[in-house]
Amino acid sequence: MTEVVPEDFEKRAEVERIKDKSHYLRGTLLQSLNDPLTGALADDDTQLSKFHGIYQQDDRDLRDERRRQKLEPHYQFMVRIRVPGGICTPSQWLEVDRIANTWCNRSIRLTTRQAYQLHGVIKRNLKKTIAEINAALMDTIAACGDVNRNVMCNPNPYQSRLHEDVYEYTRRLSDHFTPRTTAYHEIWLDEELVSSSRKDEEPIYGKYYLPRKFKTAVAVPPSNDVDLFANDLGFIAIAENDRLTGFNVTAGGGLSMTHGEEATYPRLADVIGYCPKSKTLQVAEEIIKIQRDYGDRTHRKHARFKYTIEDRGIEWLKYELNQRLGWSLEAPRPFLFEHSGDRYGWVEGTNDTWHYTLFIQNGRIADTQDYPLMTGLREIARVHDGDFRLTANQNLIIGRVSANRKSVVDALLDKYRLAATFQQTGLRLNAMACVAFPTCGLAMAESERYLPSLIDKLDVIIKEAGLDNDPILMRMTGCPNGCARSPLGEIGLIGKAPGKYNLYLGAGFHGQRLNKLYRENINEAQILAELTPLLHRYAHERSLGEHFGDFVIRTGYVKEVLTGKDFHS
Ligand code: SRM
Ligand code: SF4
Repeated sequence: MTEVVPEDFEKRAEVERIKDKSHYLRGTLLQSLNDPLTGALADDDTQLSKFHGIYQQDDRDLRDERRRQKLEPHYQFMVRIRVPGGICTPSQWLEVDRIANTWCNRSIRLTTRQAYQLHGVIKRNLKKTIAEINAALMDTIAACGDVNRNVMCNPNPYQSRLHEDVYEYTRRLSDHFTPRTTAYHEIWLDEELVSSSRKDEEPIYGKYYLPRKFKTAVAVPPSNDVDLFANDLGFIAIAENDRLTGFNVTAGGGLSMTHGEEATYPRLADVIGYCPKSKTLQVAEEIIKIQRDYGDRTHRKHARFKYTIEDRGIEWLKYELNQRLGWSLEAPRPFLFEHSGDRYGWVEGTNDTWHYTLFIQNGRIADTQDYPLMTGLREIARVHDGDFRLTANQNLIIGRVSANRKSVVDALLDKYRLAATFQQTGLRLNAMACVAFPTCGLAMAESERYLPSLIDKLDVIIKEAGLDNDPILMRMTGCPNGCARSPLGEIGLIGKAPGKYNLYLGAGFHGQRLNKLYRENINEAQILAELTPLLHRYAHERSLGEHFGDFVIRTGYVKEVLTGKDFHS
C-alpha cells in the first residue's frame, strides 16, 4: 500500500501523529523501558504501548499520598492477553497464574471480551512478563490500540460440533487482523531488529492503523452471550443440520458515550446481510478497510465505526461494501437469540466430554481466606485434560473434561468450595462490573469493588419479592465508557462521581435493546429506594416469561430505546 501523507493530516488527532512517526508502533518504547529515572514511559509511548496490549496506570488509592510526599505516581502496567474465542489450555492457565503471582498483583482478571488482564506490573518487570506470556504461546499484541481487538466467540458447550466450526472462523479472523509489524517481537522478545531501511508492511491497516479501536464478535444463536450488537463488526452463525453454512453480518455497534455530550451515544449494530462462510474474511477485511478509509481521524470521540455509519447511513455502508466486494451480501437469514447470559454447572458435550461453567464474581480471580479461588483453579488446571473457556460475561468454563476426570474435577470444586458459588440469586449470577478503581485511570466511581456489596443489599429485596432465581441483567461501570456493557443492562448503573451513579433501565434480555436513563446522579440509598418498589411490582405484575427490561417499558418507567440517537432523548 502506498503511504501518502493525507491531505487533512494537520487536522488529525494527536494519536494520529504519534502513529505516523512511530515507525510501525516502535516509537521510543525501547528507550522508555530502559530509562531508570522514572517508572513511566514517555508520553507518546504510552499511546503506542496500547497496541502492544499494555496500559500505563497508577494506583489511584495511592495518588494523594504520593503527591503529598512529592513522589511521582505509583506507576504500574496492566497487560491484556488476547485469547481468541476465549479458549486456552490448562498449561496456559497455569502459566498465567504463575506470571500473575510472580510479576503482578497476585490476581487474574477475566475481561468482558474473553481476555485475561494482569495488573500491577512495574516497568522493570514488563519485558519479562510479556516474554513469559509469549513463551506460553499467547500474546498481547492488538489486545488494545486502534486495531481489531480480541475476537470474541460464543464459548457454547451446548452445540459442540457447530461451535468447533465457528471457533475456527474466529481464530482465522483473529489471525488475519493481527498487525504485521515486527515491532512487537523486537521490543518484547528481542528478535532481530529490522533495519530502518526495510519498510514494514501493514497490508490491511497501513501505517496509520485504524481511526479508533475496532471490535469483532461471533455469536451462535440462540446464545448472544458475546453481546454481538455491541461490536463494530459481528457474525451470527447460520447453520443447517448443525453444520455452519455462513453468517449474518452485523455492523456499527459501540457502547461508549460521554456524560453531558449528546453527540456521543451507544449504538447497537445493524444486521446488513448474509455471507457464505467461505467469504467471511473477505467481508470482514472490506468492512475494516471502509472504517480505515472513512472513519473520523480528527476527533477521537467521533472516530468509532458507529459514527461513520451514523454520518453516512447504513445504506451507504451496504453499497460501499458490495462495491468493494464485487458481489452483494444476500438477505439476512432468520435467527433467534434467547439469552445473553451464561448457564452454570455441568453440561454434556460431544465425544463423551463435559463442560462446567463456574461463576466468577466480576471476573476477578484471587485467593481470599474464605474463598481460595485462585488456588482451586490452579489445582484443577493441574489435573484437567480439556480446555478453559473464558466467557464474555467474565465467567469460566472448565471445558471438555473427559468422563473419567469429571469426578476428579468435582472433588476439587468441592474441596475449594467453588461449586457452591452458583447457588446465588439470579441477579448476582447475571451481574457484571468493570474494573474501575484503583487501576483504571478513567473511573469516576467504584465498580468491581462496590457491586458485590450493593448486590448484598439488593438480594434482600430480591428475596423478599420472591425473585431469587430470576435472571435480571445488571451491569455497572465506573464511567460511561461502558466496559461491562452497562447500556445493555436491564438495570444499568454508570458512575458519575465517587458514590454517585446514573440509573438506567430497560435493556433487552438478549442484548437486543439499549437501556434508558431513569434517575441521575444518585447514591446507594437512592438506588435502593428506586429499585425496591420496582422489583416488588415486577414480581407481582409481570406477565408470564416477561423479562425485567421489557416490564419497565410496558409499565411506563422508561421509553423503549429504538436507535442509538434515542438514547438521550
Ligand atoms: Fe474498556 C478503556 C477495561 C471492555 C469501552 N477499558 C478501558 C481501559 C483500558 C481504561 C483506559 O483507557 O485507560 C480500562 C482498563 C481498566 C483496568 O484497570 O483494567 C478498560 N474494557 C475494560 C475491561 C477489562 C472491562 C472488564 O471489566 O472486563 C474490558 C476488556 C475487554 C478486552 O478484553 O478487550 C473492557 N471496553 C470494554 C467494552 C465491552 C465490550 O467491548 O464488549 C466497552 C464498550 C463497547 C465499546 O467498545 O463500545 C469498552 N473501554 C471502552 C472505552 C470507550 C471506547 C469508545 O468508543 O469511546 C474506553 C476508553 C477509550 O477507548 O478511550 C475503554
Ligand atoms: Fe474504566 Fe470506565 Fe471502563 Fe470502567 S467503564 S473500566 S471505569 S474506562
